[in-house]
Amino acid sequence: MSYAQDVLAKLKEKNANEPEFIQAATEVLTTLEPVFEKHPEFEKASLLERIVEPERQVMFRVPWVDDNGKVQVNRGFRVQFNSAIGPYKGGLRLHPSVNLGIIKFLGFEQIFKNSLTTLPIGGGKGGSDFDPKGKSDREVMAFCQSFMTELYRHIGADTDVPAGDIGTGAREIGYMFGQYKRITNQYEGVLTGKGLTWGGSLTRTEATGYGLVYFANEMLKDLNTDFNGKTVVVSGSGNVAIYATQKVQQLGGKVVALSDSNGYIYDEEGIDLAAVKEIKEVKRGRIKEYLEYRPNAKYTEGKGVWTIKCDIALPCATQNELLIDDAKALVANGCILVAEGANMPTSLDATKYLQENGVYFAPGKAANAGGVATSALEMSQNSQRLSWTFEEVDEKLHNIMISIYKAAYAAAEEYGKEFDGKKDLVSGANIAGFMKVADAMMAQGVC
Ligand code: NDP
Ligand code: 2IT
Repeated sequence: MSYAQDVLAKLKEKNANEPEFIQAATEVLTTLEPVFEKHPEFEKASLLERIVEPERQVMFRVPWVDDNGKVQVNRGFRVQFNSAIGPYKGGLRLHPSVNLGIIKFLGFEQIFKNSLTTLPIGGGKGGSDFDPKGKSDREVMAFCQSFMTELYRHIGADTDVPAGDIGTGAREIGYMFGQYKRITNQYEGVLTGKGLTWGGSLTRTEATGYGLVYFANEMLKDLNTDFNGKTVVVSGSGNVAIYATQKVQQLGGKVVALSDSNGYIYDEEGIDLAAVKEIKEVKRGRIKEYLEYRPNAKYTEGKGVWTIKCDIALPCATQNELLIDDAKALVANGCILVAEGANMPTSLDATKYLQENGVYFAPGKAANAGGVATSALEMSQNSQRLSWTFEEVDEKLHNIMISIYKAAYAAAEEYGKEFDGKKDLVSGANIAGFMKVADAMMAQGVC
């Protein structure tokens, strides 16, 4: 058994109740096998055994009072996975499905993603099983203040810098920042995704979606084409989905579908993004309300967004939302490119099927890294006490996405990983992300 397979087998035994973490680790460790053949010194240093074990993980009680005066209790998490190349960095997910295994999978992915950004940030992730949906602003504030009352002691601008993720946007970051400042008496860049009048960076709101499309655009160039005139299906209708749609539209593509956890809309004339923004960003409503703006569009309850014919698919909702049957439908409908805006939206077998059937595939840890990269740019601006223009940040983001594409492409090339002439960017991203962290861990000794 190879070194990577041996570590994976032990990991599965030890973390049997964390399927998402095992899934993420399986993908990374399997693709790293050729690296260990080339670098036997990594095995002696037990690099893999160390990298799959978080440096620290905290779980804590989050009590808060609801609008009826009743005390509610949620569970809070922060997993500080790896600090070899910088302070822990990664979002906070607020969703009822959150558990330790999900936060570990996200934190593990974040190590390699953050390394790929070219910026000095380690990997971490956190969150809670709190569901912001249907809660009043006051309830959300009560939760966020209680969450930060414990979390503050574990984080800091040079220690660990959380940000948004599913269910955590500008509102939640605001309440958390206010509580951190109040407890510590420090005005510091301890969170990213802040409002523009109090330390936030221009372009951070757009960054993940824009970055995804910049990345996909580099892939299309290699296929000798571009977004112009392409039909695109996007899943989700949150932060990543909205700004991916916006950038696709700017580049001349036509997004015909969006979804949420209840169902999906199909608008063959192309999505009216102003309507979606009003429904999602202002009213916090459901995607089916789109029909009130565009009566000719269709709404379908439940899953099925990947059955819509498209050239390009951008999964931007959540993990394991694109499964083997979805991959088959996309291939049968002539899809040429899938780029992941969400973290691990495509299951392992679906990824394999897409790659083996000629679809050019981009893994989330490369394609959605624009969000955290721009968070790191927010940290830089906070340290300098300066703020850059939208154009400056957007240009930096664009260049970072091109660098990530080149790094993943070059690593795939070096290790001879490709499918029918298309580079295996899954292997490429994992190898390129890993090498920088491995080098730093080797230099820093046994820790
Ligand atoms: P939002 O909360 O803004 O939006 C999430 C969207 O996904 C909503 O439309 C939501 O629908 C849908 N969704 C969430 N959970 C499920 C589920 N279990 N089943 C079906 N649909 C679901 O989050 P983001 O847009 O920020 O995040 C989307 C994805 O992108 C996540 O995987 C996140 O980890 C990843 N990501 C986010 C980054 C960021 O900067 N925000 C950076 C990199 C990756 P509903 O409203 O019905 O729940
Ligand atoms: O998954 C991710 O990269 C994010 N949710 C963004 C993290 C960040 O620190 O900006």
